[in-house]
Amino acid sequence: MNNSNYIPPKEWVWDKENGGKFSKINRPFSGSIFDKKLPIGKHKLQLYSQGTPNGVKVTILLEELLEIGINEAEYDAWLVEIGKGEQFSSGFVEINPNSKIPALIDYSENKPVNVFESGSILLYLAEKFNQFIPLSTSAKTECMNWLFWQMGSSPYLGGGFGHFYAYAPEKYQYPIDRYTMETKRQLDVIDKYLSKNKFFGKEYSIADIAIWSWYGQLVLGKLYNAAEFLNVKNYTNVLNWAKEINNRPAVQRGKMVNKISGNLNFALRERHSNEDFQK
Ligand SMILES: N[C@@H](CCC(=O)N[C@@H](CS)C(=O)NCC(=O)O)C(=O)O
Repeated sequence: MNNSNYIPPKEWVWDKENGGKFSKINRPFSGSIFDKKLPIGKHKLQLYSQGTPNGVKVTILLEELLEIGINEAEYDAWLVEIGKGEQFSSGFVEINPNSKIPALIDYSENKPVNVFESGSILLYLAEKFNQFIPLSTSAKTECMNWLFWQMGSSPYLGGGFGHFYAYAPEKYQYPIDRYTMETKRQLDVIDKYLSKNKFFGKEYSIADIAIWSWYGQLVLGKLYNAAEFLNVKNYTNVLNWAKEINNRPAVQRGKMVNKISGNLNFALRERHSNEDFQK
């Protein structure tokens, strides 16, 4: 692919993979490509996911709920390996027609409830258990503002910066410059907010969980190996907030569920107790 000589044709057609880390699973159409039912475990909440930033949002919240003694938040965590295309199974597409992790089924209601989009799952669980979401209208609105901010902003960080900095088949300066600029602008937005506020929405909430999973992990050097490139030490308020959240026991556990790291797969099919996480 010679980038500088590219002239877009009249109509784009999908005639070959475009290279890059996810080229084997990206395609220009939706829907399932193979038949497979999803497994069901013994708990009411069945989570189908992987430990990516969008995935860990949900496991962190579930672990936070369990940490404060909400036993109804027990869940079975099933690994959906996106690199292997498992998000295109008929069973997964039935819950999420968008074929992206995370997805959740709640069997505790009369009719099972399918939930997809990580922000929607966070909101669903927070409202179901009345936890990690502020009660007052003003604080709840602030929490929602930041939750939606994360959902709208992170595609520039992940699909833009992360893709071109870490996953594209070659390094192209134009998109790297563009998305680095935007990522640093976003970090500055939250750094300024955190200079005056301890959390996103007065108290620790689903907005913090959502933002930490992307921007917290980014400044802690856990995403795209980009901490130095982005000079994250400049964002001191984000760093302090990120470290504090990282120290929470539930966050430590939530991060590990369905994590694929190198050749190690910490796929925890069923959450029993803290001992499971020490194996
Ligand atoms: N807006 C969605 C994005 C979910 C998403 O992009 N998930 C990625 C992993 S972090 C995925 O499943 N990728 C697989 C694919 O694109 O085929 C959410 O927040 O749930």
